[in-house]
Amino acid sequence: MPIIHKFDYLKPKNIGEALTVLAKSKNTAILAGGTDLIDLIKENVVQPEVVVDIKGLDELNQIKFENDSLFIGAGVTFSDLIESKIIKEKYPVIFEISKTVASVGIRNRATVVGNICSAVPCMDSGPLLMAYDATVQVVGQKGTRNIPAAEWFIAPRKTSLQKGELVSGISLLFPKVKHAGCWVKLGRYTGEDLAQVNLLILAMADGTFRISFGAVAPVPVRARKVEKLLNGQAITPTLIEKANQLIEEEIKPITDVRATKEYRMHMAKVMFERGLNATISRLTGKSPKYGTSVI
Ligand SMILES: Cc1cc2nc3c(=O)[nH]c(=O)nc-3n(C[C@@H](O)[C@@H](O)[C@H](O)COP(=O)(O)OP(=O)(O)OC[C@H]3O[C@@H](n4cnc5c(N)ncnc54)[C@H](O)[C@@H]3O)c2cc1C
Repeated sequence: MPIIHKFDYLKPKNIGEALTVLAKSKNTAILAGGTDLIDLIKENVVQPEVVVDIKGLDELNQIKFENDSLFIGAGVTFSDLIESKIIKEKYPVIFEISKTVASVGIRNRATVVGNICSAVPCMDSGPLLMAYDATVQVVGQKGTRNIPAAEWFIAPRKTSLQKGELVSGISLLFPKVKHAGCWVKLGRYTGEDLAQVNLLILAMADGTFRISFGAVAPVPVRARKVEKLLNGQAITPTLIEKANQLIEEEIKPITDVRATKEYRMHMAKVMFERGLNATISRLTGKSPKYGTSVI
């Protein structure tokens, strides 16, 4: 499908220049990898007057680990994450998530930041931000804002980004204690399919857990009640049964082209149990290896 909508295309040389353009023009769209935006323009869902291409901004292309915090710049693609030594060593679960996004061709262009700016409920980066209590770094002409993940996602396709701002990157604190994670993504088939349900579990050596679901509510869900139930407890079939009851309270799946709400609810529980077992096993240095699907 061709693009029939007319717009000006600008490629700023630095963030300052990008912000000036964003402040001046009324109806702008930021272009990163374009894997979502170009389709939205083709389908006339968005009709920007100006498209601001941020791909040339080197300052946004960084993956940095400093002061126990990971920074992923707005130009970083899922392929960059898969290839990053920092990610493999410190955040192998991000490697695991990235491997399940689309296909190599899409991953070579699609950015994590573009993913959370599109903010569709089935995005794969949502549970990551929620489980790590990430912050989204937003810059505008008035300065920088650091927005907690829980305040970033407002509704499907709606975030806290204000007019004239752009996201420079996201920061994820490295948990203070030894930990392991497991990403579980359910799709209709292997390959380029969006999630019917996705789930990230982190298990800490101090006996606490962080659990977040995607594609089962308007925005990603941090399952705080389930975490509270599990924290400090021996994981038994009875406890998992109680956790499953709480999952029914925490998530609100809908029926759409990808699955019924009943199937999503059922599979969320199956995925939770398998993911939990895998996370605990990884915490003790055992299998499954990161990148192995447990569903
Ligand atoms: C075939 C196919 C399969 C896919 N499979 C998956 C999948 O398995 N899992 C998944 O999660 N997603 C999937 N996606 C969607 C995924 O590719 C996108 O969500 C991608 O991550 C968006 O990043 P981008 O760099 O391409 O953003 P763009 O398309 O350039 O931008 C997306 C939106 O974010 C805004 N934006 C981008 N960067 C910034 C910034 N720095 N500051 C402010 N706003 C910004 C844009 O203006 C636009 O509104 C798929 C897409 C396709 C086409």
